[in-house]
Amino acid sequence: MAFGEIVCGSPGSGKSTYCFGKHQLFTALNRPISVVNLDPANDSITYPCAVDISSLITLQDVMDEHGLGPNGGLLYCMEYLEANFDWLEERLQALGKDAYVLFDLPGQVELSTNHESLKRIIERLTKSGFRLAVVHLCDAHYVTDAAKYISVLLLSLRTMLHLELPHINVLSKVDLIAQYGDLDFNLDFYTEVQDLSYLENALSTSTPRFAALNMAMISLIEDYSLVGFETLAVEDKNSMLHLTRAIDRATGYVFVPPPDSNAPPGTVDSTDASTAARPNSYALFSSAIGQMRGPADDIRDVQERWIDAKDEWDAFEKKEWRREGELVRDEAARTGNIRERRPPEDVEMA
Ligand SMILES: Nc1nc2c(ncn2[C@@H]2O[C@H](COP(=O)(O)OP(=O)(O)OP(=O)(O)O)[C@@H](O)[C@H]2O)c(=O)[nH]1
Ligand SMILES: [Mg+2]
Repeated sequence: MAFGEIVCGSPGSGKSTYCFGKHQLFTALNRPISVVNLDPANDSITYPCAVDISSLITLQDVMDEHGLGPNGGLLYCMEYLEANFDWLEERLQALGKDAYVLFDLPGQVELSTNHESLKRIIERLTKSGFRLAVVHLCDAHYVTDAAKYISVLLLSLRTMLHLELPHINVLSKVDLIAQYGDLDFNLDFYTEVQDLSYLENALSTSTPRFAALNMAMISLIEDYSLVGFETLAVEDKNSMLHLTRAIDRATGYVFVPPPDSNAPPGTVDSTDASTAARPNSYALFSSAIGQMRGPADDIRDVQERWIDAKDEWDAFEKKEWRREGELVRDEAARTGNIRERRPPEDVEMA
């Protein structure tokens, strides 16, 4: 069964960096992963790219041929991809039926809020057997300003309602958040989105003319009660692992046993209809709604790591990396795996 992530978010929110980071993480974990670049303006792809929309259409060609600007041209590219869905489907099939695919989207948010092509492409991917989740990245610095935070909430809500997929909103670049000044509330206030009325003061001070409008938007967001956030610092292994666990639950990947695994002990053959008490072979509900456990799973840990004690943690991690480096070097020297580096012969002679 194929799984995938639709990685979307505003320009510069970290989508391509996330795809690269996830590719490195999954490669280290020995999990299959392929990245599909769906951004026809992305001409400096850093990750190993399994499928690239540029081999179907490029933004520059569209702009030259149809006299469109970059944003209109990009919408044209998406419509062109939709019309040529077979091209994409063929290449995705070549990745195998157990592929795990990241779709790296362009930053134009209208693609995921009101334009129909992406939605229809997703519908066709779902029909062809993909289990997908949307990973919507929002730059974490928006939470440092109440009005910007409201705009991010509205954007996230609109994306959720438009794409209609399991959805994970992410405050990206959380490692940089401390440099934008003190937050009015702890990080959990912004990630859990429980009671936004506390923002009233900040909103009426910064934009007094729009205080009533802001409060109306807050009540709209609260009425839907859909938006929440995970956090991400892409270089941090714990942060990436936590987000991966959250996404695996959203796509249903957690319920898929590895191909070579046996049924857990005590599992009753589910084909036997006479069995009344049938243990759940893969702990469906505890996996789906139980508390996640692992480093960075508690938002208070994220607060401590990146805000309250950032300098101490940075120093600690640096020390650990140095120690690990020394251990690896000593081990390699002991087993004779390091050959002394010599300059090339001609340099030596000179
Ligand atoms: N410190 C920090 N920087 C990040 C992180 N994620 C991304 N960045 C930086 O943010 C910048 C933009 O990242 P991209 O991955 O190009 O963003 P994007 O969303 O793909 O941008 P577009 O494709 O132009 O919409 C780059 O300079 C990244 O190095 C993060 O978690 N922490
Ligand atoms: Mg990008």
